[in-house]
Amino acid sequence: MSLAIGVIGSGAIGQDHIRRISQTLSGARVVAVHDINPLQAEATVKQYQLATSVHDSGLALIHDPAVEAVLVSSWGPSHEEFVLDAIAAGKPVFCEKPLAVTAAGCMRIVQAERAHGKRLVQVGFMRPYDAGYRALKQLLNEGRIGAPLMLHCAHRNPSVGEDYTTPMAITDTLIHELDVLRWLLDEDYVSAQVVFPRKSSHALPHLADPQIVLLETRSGVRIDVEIFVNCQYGYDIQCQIVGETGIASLPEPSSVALRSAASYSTAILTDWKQRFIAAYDVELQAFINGVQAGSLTGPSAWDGYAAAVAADACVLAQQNGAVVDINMPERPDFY
Ligand code: NAD
Ligand code: ISE
Repeated sequence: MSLAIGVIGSGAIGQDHIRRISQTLSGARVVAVHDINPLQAEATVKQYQLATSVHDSGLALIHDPAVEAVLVSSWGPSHEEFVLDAIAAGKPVFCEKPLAVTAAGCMRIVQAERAHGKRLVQVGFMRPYDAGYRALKQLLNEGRIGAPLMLHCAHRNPSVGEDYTTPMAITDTLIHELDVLRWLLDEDYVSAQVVFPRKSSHALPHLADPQIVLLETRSGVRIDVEIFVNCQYGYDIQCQIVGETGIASLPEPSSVALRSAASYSTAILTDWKQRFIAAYDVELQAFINGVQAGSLTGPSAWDGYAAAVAADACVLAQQNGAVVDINMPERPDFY
């Protein structure tokens, strides 16, 4: 029997997940939708021709007996409450990043899940499911470039809306690197610093853009991540690992190599939905399969907490310009 999923938040990624559950993945169907904007929910139900009801509240959706698992894709500040409600109802929950907007909020979820006694939460960190990052990790594990020493990374968006603020460069954007680089290196961070280059004339007055985040891991690996969310030219994710005996870089997304008008070119994507489309499919299929097998294995509430601890330190570092310590507790055996 296919897994009956209720979706809270039918905006950009909520709709995209509804599309993949309904048209691409196997073993699940969408049986309920809620959005704080009911017109948005109704339009989504119509667009994907879903045989579902639109619920008045997230809580009503979570407690609907027809809903077996919950997918939270509403705005970040609402995630904690919905995830805690799902845990209280004993239902598995896939929560888009961030798990909660502060480390304290993520810790409340970790504690609730541990009190329940079994993993119920998967966080929507999709990059560990990306074939390029997985190839990098395999190469590192095989020792092909020796021990990693430095990472040079970039997270660039063509532009952002006027609601996007300077701390969101950390909590909304860098949060992906905070998760995937910790997974790649298999170690936690110990410090963070943020420096601000000359500001782009394309950034709105309230936004510091670009930013460079400098991280250090427990073993001393140094990482620089450029966050540039008004780069104009495309959606561009870079990750280069400098090891003791070689350098490994994240593969570019495949694209036709064009020879034309005396030039040789390949296109650059502009939409984040396309850049990681396969990884989103694999992460959500893993959630569906994990729920049906009774064991979730994807990014956990602890991973959501670890990223949030580092994010809190980075936001402080944005404000004070100092090198800020990151104090990450040991992972409990539960995870
Ligand atoms: P969006 O603004 O397009 O959609 C969010 C939707 O949630 C809106 O329709 C809004 O009305 C609804 N909403 C807001 N508060 C709500 C509440 N309290 N209850 C019910 N509905 C509520 O935003 P988006 O781009 O779809 O992002 C949604 C979440 O997904 C964010 O947390 C974002 O960080 C995350 N996201 C993750 C990825 C990824 O790569 N994993 C990509 C994009 C967005
Ligand atoms: C967006 O919310 C995402 O999560 C995308 O993956 C990210 O790359 C983008 O910068 C965010 O705005």
